[in-house]
Amino acid sequence: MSDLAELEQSITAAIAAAADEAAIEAVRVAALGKKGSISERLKTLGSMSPEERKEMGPAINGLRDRITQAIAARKSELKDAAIVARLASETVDVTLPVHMPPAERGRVHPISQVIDEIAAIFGDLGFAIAEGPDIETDYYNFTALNFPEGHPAREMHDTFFFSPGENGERKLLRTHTSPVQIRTMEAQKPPIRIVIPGKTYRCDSDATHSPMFHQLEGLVIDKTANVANMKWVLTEFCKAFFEVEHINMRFRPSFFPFTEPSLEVDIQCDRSRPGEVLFGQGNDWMEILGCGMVHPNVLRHGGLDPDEYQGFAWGMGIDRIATLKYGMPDLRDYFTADVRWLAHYGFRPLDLPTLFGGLSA
Ligand code: 2U9
Repeated sequence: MSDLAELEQSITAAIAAAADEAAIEAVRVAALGKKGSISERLKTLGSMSPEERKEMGPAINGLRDRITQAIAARKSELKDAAIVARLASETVDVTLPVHMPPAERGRVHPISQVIDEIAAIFGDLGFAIAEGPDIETDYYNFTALNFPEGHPAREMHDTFFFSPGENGERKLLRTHTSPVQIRTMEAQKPPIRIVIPGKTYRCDSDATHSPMFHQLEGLVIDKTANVANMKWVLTEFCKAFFEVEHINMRFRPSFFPFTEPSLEVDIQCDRSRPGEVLFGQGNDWMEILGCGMVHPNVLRHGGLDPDEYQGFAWGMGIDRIATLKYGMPDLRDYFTADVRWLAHYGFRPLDLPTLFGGLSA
């Protein structure tokens, strides 16, 4: 067999054996590259005699053309095979669970959810949200709210006091959000319609009490605000919050230093099924909030003339109404920052509560 025929046979075998695009490229370089076996043969043509060149020229050029074609054909075969292999290995299994991005995996705490629901309901009724400091003075937390010095109601609040400051004044952690109403009355003229969701503090801890808890208070002040208006606002709130068409409410006489008359409110419920409370039906009652007409002394402390203005106010525990609506059994779990608890009871961050879209949909 001639030298060229042997070369052709070995290159053809290498082309057939090339298993991928990198291997066939290596064969091309070894045969047709600058220093390739065929290129080296082509270089020898220049030093041949005319007779020899006449014979070898077409032979070597023919070999180059056949090998070029064979390499191109194998290259295209290998390229197609690579695409087929990639398609097979990269198929998507649409039945696999979706890996959620962090922004969707996060959960909104039930307290934040309930505060957003409250803001949606009272916002719709024309109320503004008001806020104030957690660290308060004795004046705003007690005196301005008609708690006389040494009155037993001050003791009942189990207040956390700070050490006395340079002027002897003892600051405290607010025991209710009521100081914010006094600050609002001082700062703005009636009509006032505000709700105050916020943190409050009392030295108390068990399954239904936490030393830090959340209150929602509300205040309406104008020239004609009355008990009938208050009953309507509170009934509308309860219907919207518990997402029921009808609700029966019972208003019982009570006492708070800052309101006169004062009332406690129960809502009708059905507790006959274990672990479940249904509202708007049944023959049980559950206390849910306190309310009353703002005491004339409190209006005076807020800089308002009780002969000109009157108002009503109410207060309720946010943690408690969250428990009633969403069924978390132990109040202490709210504040342990356990992500498993939050994954179970939390809300999806983009499902913002609105009255038109649904509060807890
Ligand atoms: C001003 C005037 C009146 C707020 C009110 C209640 C009744 C009440 C409790 C319910 C459960 C607190 O979280 S709780 O323990 N609150 O019963 N709160 S009237 O009355 C005010 C507030 C501020 C200037």
